[in-house]
Amino acid sequence: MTATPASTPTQMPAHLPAHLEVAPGALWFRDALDREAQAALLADIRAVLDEAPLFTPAMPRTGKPFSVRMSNCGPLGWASDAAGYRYQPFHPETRAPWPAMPPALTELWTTYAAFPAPPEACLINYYGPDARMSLHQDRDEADFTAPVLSLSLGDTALFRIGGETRGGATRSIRLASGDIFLLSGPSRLAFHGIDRILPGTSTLLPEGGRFNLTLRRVNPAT
Ligand code: MD3
Ligand code: FE
Repeated sequence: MTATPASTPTQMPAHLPAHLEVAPGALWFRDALDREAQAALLADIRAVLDEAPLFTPAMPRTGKPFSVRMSNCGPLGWASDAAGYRYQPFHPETRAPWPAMPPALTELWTTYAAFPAPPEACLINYYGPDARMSLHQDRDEADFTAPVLSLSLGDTALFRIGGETRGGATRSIRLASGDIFLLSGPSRLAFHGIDRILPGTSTLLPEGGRFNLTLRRVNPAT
């Protein structure tokens, strides 16, 4: 792991906050959000979930349910069922349009992603104590040039990240409440997953567990 480089790549903003680059283009901003900011984001997410409740996605073809429950906000949301993975503008169960992206999320995108078009989707993942997410690539988006920005709230997760091919070396990182993770450049197509949640490691969620928010572009910015 290398510390913040002394030289600033040209695609980065001049005032990118302190971070560790854990793989090329994978930037870890530990403790980026203080408790007050975490609580405010959590309140935004609870309001989204009042309108767009968590649903249980299922695997394409087999229909096997995920252990992670999900919802979305913003113009588009990710969904998965026996018919396949896709982005769509409405909740798969209520069929209502996804709630608007809270302004605080768009502001974090501006600060950390430094991409000249706003996020189109915020995927909300909720992990109970036994939820996990197997190693995968995120490739349902039509544009991989935009970064993905991840925000963690609640219990710490053991996150695993490898390279662009399955079966290569991986490293394990503990993503804690308030951590921000940016996947840009080569790491945008890295294999990654959540091995497990460490219950009782945060007091942010009274019910326990973990929310992960990922801000994404889906379509080319043109
Ligand atoms: C690396 N979420 O929603 S966030 C996902 O903690 C997902 O819920 C995990 O993987 C979670 O698809 C990991 C960190 C993350 C997010 C997107 C990535 C890592 C990524 C996209 C490309 C490469
Ligand atoms: Fe992913």
